[in-house]
Amino acid sequence: MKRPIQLITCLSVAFALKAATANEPEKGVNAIEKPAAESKEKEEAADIEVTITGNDTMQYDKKAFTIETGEKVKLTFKNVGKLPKAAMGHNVVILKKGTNKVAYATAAITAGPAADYMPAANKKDVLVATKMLGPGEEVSVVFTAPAPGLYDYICTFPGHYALMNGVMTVK
Ligand SMILES: [Cu+2]
Repeated sequence: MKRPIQLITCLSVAFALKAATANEPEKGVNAIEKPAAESKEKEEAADIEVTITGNDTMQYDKKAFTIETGEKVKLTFKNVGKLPKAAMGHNVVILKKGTNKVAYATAAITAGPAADYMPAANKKDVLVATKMLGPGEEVSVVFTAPAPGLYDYICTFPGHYALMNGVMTVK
């Protein structure tokens, strides 16, 4: 009884493999040889998507995430809170490697709400940032993963960075 079962298993595996590969070569060829007309669609496709939420208790749901250098990253940030933006706005500001997050956050306070608490004088310290979001809002930013290392990210709304911070690891 053992052999027939093995044989059937073998056959079905072989069939499954054949079925799986039947579609793939076409895809692979298309991916490499598609003309420029399709490159726009490709541009919007990210290598990796990361979603972070912020809430009314000043918490990011992700305090860390890892990406690989050179990857196209789509970062989506959602404010899942209910409090008004003026009282509990949130953003995600990923700082360049080696930036002192406390110094940046301190400078951010004086930038004011009109500037989304993003100090113009410290713009050089920012790798990528979302705008400040009110309750229920979400936004996505696309960027290319920088050189390997650790990158701090914070919410720059006054008083938030101490709780709302995390580390992006680039491998
Ligand atoms: Cu915040």
